Amino acid sequence: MQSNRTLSALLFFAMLVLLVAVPAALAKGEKAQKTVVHMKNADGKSIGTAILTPAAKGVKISLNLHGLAPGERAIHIHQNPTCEGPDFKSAGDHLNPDNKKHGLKNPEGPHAGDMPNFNVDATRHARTFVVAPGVTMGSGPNSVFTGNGTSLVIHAKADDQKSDPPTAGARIACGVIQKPK
Ligand SMILES: [Cu+2]
Ligand SMILES: [Zn+2]
Repeated sequence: MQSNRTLSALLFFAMLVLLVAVPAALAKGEKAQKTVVHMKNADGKSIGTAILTPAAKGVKISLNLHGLAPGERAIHIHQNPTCEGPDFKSAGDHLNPDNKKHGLKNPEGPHAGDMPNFNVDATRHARTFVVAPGVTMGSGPNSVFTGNGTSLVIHAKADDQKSDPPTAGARIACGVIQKPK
């Protein structure tokens, strides 16, 4: 049956187009949303970058940092796009539009800005990534771009993911998160 064969060929071709074109369009959209955050320590010196890209659930934060003491460190999205050293109090509290408690393991949590700890290696570098599950790179109150933006803050200690207020210690580095112009 000639027409059946033609139909099959057409369907095959249509599927090929979908398979190639759709992921390409998605990749392009994600690329456009990539946001670079410049991280500074309490002295105002650069300690590297964090690159934000959309994840399947949340936002992937790829760290390329140096000059931090080795060990496990807490990292969060804080609500203000302001990083004034040396204490970085200007960054405000954790992004928390749903008025929850702190910590990924807190039954009454977590804050939108909460995420797992990361590790600084023995050479004082961190080349790794964390996924922040409660935020987006879109619009709305859970977006890292909400209002005029937010900030990425690194703490002196690890986060136990359940104590509220958090026990992560001093804020040792900060970077403003804003939509790329
Ligand atoms: Cu924090
Ligand atoms: Zn929190």
